[in-house]
Amino acid sequence: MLAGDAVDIFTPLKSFAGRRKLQIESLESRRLLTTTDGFEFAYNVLPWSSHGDQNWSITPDITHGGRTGAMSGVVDDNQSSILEISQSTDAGTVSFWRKVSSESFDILIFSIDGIEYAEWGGEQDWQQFSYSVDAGVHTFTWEYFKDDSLAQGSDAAWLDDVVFPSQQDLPPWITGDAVWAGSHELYVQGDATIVADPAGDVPIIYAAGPAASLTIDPTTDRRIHVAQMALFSGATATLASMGAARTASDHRVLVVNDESISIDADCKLDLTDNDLIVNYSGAGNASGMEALVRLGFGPNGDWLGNGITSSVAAAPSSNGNYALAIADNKNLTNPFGSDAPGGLNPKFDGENIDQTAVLIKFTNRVDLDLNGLVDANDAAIFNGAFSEGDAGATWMAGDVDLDGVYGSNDAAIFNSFYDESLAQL
Ligand SMILES: [Ca+2]
Ligand SMILES: [Ca+2]
Ligand SMILES: [Ca+2]
Ligand SMILES: [Ca+2]
Repeated sequence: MLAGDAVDIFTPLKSFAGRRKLQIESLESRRLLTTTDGFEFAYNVLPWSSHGDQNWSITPDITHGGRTGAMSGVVDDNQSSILEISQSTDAGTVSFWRKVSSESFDILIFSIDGIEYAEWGGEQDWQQFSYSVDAGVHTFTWEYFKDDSLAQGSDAAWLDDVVFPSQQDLPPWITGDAVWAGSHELYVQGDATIVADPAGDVPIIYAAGPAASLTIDPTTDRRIHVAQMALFSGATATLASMGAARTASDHRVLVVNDESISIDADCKLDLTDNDLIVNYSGAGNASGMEALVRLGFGPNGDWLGNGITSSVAAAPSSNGNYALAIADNKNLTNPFGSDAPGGLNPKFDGENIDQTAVLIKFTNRVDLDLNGLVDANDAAIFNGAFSEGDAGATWMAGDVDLDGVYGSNDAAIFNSFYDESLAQL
């Protein structure tokens, strides 16, 4: 029985603590805003409800996109399993993917405001359907209904990747396809953009599913503060480049306050030509962060991997001249922060940090100390640390091919890219 791994998450409802809606300048652009639910989280992000003889549930067994989807409950003859949601929509199109495996008289019925729009029985593979809706509050219903005899196939219906023509009520720093669920939690399953520093809202950002694409592109703020970030199941996040306006002293940095950044192996955080600070309070996890950078660097050293990467470093026009340098701040020869010994670097990207922070910086290819320059200190570090064949090597001590071992390749790269005339990044 396919329901074996299913988890009933559709009751009770999670409360939705909305914020005021972002003012959208034109009706035209407003129409493009949607809210996607691919059922990728372990509970209801949107206010779904389920009723009938058995509830629908989240299942990992059969999905259209991502890791999980919704599945009808196991019902008998003359019974039904109903999934329902009320949403305030703009005028536009609601769409979803559905699958049915049943006897032909056992059917999935789709209704809007109690009016039936379609029904499907028998073997129906994943297929997308779209329906027009007016602006207003509508109730959308998917009911799996069995007639008075016989069962065939899996005797169930599935739903995934539902898109509503509306934006949820979001705080002013975020726009697009996301849900602000209160308790500082932001859920992203479609295209969403952070347009300003969330500052005091310090969100815990969850992005899940292949459709989840978070762009961090603030209009004026350079430092973007979040509590945590987790990318699951094919999601991506991009800290957008400032392009030609970028300078060594003026670019973006993502600051993760609560040391927690989690990126699945099929997900990607693209820093482009920006930086990342991960603050920690306990032991920290610099090696885990370096592993994510290593994943982004990839086996070919082309920055085309998942994990933490840079599409600017990966660009063919960059000729391999850039890298994401990573260090545990307290282990740098010249740490950053106002409490750093020597006080050489009172801030990192304008952010006053303490010694317990993992830093990832877009920089010149062999900038080991993360000051943006290739300079004598980098050479001193490399020459002091290099010990061919030694394992446990880190970027900040000269493992510039990010394989965890000091090898002749590191020396070759260091010598090839060592150039004190390079502009500071
Ligand atoms: Ca899904
Ligand atoms: Ca039947
Ligand atoms: Ca340097
Ligand atoms: Ca190496």
